[in-house]
Amino acid sequence: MSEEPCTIAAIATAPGRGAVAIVRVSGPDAFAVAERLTGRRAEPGRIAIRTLSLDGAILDRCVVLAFAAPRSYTGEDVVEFQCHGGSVTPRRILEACFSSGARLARRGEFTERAFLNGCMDLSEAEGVIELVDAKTDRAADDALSRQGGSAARAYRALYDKVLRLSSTLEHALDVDESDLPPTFLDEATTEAAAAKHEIERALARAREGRILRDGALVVLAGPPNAGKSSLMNALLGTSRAIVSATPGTTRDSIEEWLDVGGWPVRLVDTAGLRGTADEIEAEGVRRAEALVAKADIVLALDCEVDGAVRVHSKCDISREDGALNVSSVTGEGLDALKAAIVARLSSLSANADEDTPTPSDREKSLLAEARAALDVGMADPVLAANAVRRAADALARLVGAVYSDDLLDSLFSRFCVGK
Ligand SMILES: Nc1nc2c(ncn2[C@@H]2O[C@H](COP(=O)(O)OP(=O)(O)O)[C@@H](O)[C@H]2O)c(=O)[nH]1
Ligand SMILES: [Mg+2]
Repeated sequence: MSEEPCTIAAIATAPGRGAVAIVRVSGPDAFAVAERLTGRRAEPGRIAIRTLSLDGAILDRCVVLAFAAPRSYTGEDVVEFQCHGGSVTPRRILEACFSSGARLARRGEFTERAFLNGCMDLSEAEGVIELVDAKTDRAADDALSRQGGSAARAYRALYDKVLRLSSTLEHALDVDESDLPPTFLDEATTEAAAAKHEIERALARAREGRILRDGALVVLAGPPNAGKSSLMNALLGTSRAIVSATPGTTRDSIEEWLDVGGWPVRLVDTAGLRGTADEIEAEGVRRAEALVAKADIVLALDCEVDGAVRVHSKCDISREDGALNVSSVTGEGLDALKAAIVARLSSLSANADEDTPTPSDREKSLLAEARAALDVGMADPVLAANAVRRAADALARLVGAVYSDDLLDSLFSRFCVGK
């Protein structure tokens, strides 16, 4: 990452048949690449329609957009060729970019450069990939707010506060204790407590953040033949799980994505909970129990599970008081069940402060590290200075003020090539 920035190119659009594809070029030679292919100088800020050719062979006629550094996505000179889609034209234009001096971009390298050039911080970069990966509206909205920089601003303000406190405390170690105001340590303690409170507010949204990004784990549990697999299929609107009157049919857990009122949900059908001599079914039961233990929401069909939504299926045949009555045959109660899931998930954010970001896993572990450092206590100036310095170190990594190549590799390798 410390080598001279070279010029990179990639197809930014999804592969396959499509009306338009975009080939993106970024780096010091981006305009030279465009000039070589169009025979004309790049014109930043203008929309140009140009014929691209290489060594006399016409490649396509396309829209050429040029962005001059630093006013581009990456902060470098950027050119985008909007060409015809499909598998041949974008590839040929990309190869022409290679013959003109560019190399293939790594995954996420455009966004990595944007980060390295100060165009966005790590929270915003994570917001970019979350937006691309978002499976529901709510997840996309959350990613947009992160990408828009609100999380970045909140973390940056927190970092600045802790960093300032840290340097005040370091400074205090260098001067004679009698020269410090008598309230010095009290004031520092108050400030550290305020920072810790803010960290805890963000950590309180970690579960919501995880659900928006990874989906809420909603597990169907209950005895054999309670109607779990049928309910899975009814909620999905497809015949995904095998339904049978034979008890013990479902052994493996079956997982599918579902959008429930804008929340991404991983709906899992499990083996019926019962004692069984069948070894394979018994393994299924163990897996079902493990899933119930880590579920965000358990839909307990005809059984009692702590904190679960109690459901009674087959309400076209019989009903049960105190349970949500649903029928996978008539569809009765399915909307009420979805509403119950949404209500549970919404309650996660009910007390959340909208200005508090929903941390990613990476951010969550660094926030936890900062909180643990501040937990150590501020009993004397040396301890206090140590605690706050360690908190500031964790937050520095959170905002990307310090970072390692390994971190960038692991973060940006989750991106697509071309992003
Ligand atoms: N009438 C009626 N039958 C159902 C309903 N849901 C499931 N069944 C039947 O109950 C039996 C067991 O269903 P299944 O979904 O395999 O239960 P599981 O073992 O809990 O997964 C099958 O014969 C289904 O056709 C329902 O809502 N109404
Ligand atoms: Mg089943």
